[in-house]
Amino acid sequence: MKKKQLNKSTARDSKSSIAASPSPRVSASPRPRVSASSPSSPLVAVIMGSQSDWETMRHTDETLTEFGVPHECRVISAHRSPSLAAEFGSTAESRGLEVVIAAAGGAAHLAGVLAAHTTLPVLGVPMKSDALNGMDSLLATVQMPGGIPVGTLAIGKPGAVNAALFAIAILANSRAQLREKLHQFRKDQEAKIRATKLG
Ligand code: RP5
Repeated sequence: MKKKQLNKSTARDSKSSIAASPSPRVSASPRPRVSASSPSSPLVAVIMGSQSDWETMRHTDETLTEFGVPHECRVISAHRSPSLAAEFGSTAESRGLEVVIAAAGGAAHLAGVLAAHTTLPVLGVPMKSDALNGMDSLLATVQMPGGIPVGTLAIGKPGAVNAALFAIAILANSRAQLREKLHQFRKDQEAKIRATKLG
């Protein structure tokens, strides 16, 4: 599988004006340096436990890019880099992020660990695993004890796409332009279904 460099940050817009963003910038920096006060700060963080998750999570990246939402994509492992996970979670809000998307597979505790360190909404995407086809990832992500919520999406690509759409829906509550894009997306989707002819 072709390895793709992660830790990328796409930041093209302000809160009031979310425009379509062309190809995202890729940062070589292991920790994207962005200021919370900058109009180009990422609003959504897409965190994954391993580079091997990128093949799935690129769909989150693509969907956010399609809607012009400033975001960053990073690899942070809850068990291989626990202090980085804690540092990321505890500084996410002050960096201006509004939603965190966390993807992991197997004993998938990344979303829960990040949620433990922030009150921002955390959306979990369970990765399809070799051993148990993603059931392990799903249960580990979704079964959070009461008090620390993680909104868990479907296993694999559908969850990756929906995590982006869910994050967009959260942001759209206070951004009219983004809300309009979301309405248009739904209209386009319905038009495709109505136009579908079989046989
Ligand atoms: C998890 O373990 C990752 O999120 C990934 O889904 C899974 C396997 O990781 P690698 O062994 O491929 O790095 O932490």
